[in-house]
Amino acid sequence: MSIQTRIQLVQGDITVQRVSAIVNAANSDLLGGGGVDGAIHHAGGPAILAECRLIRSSPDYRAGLPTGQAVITTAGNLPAEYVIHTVGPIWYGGYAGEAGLLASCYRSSLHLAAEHKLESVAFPGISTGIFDYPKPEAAAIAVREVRAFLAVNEYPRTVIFVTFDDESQRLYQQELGA
Ligand code: AR6
Repeated sequence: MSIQTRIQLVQGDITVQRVSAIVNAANSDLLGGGGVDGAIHHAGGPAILAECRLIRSSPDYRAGLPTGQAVITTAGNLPAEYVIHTVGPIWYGGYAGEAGLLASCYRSSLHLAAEHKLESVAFPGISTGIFDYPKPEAAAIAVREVRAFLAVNEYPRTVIFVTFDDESQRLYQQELGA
């Protein structure tokens, strides 16, 4: 299957996606929040939070999940099988390593998906809401990193970008040449 056919674009709510894993734009506490994080915990129920707390109790994550890294949990009541939680960078103007950290979110999430041999993974626009990352630059990084990863990895077989607003949908269409 070509890279182009392994990437899909959908506008809507990520919590209803029937995929192997949806990615959560979390914060380092891993205890829930607003935006897509709030929607995932609300729809998925307490099992997700319980597993996040367990992860936080391990020595590696006592201080929280570092920006750019990812962990995987159950998806509770969601139609997806797993939730991959990653922490995007807060936008400070672009001079605080934001681009590298955002790229790392996509790579870390995809690595977990490959490790677990997941068929399909759905990504929201990490950092492009409350964390204020400019949407055009974020879409370019997301598409570049996913293409690069799929080019050299069998899993995940499919990646779905799930956009919420019309502007993001247009930006991803442009990036994907759709
Ligand atoms: N489905 C798909 N996309 C969504 C949904 C949804 N249900 N809801 C929002 N979006 P944000 P961030 C889009 O703010 O910027 C939380 O409090 C939204 O339009 O959810 O990484 C966390 O706990 C935007 O394009 O995440 C952190 O503290 C994108 O998802 C902080 O917010 C990301 O917006 C993370 O901020």
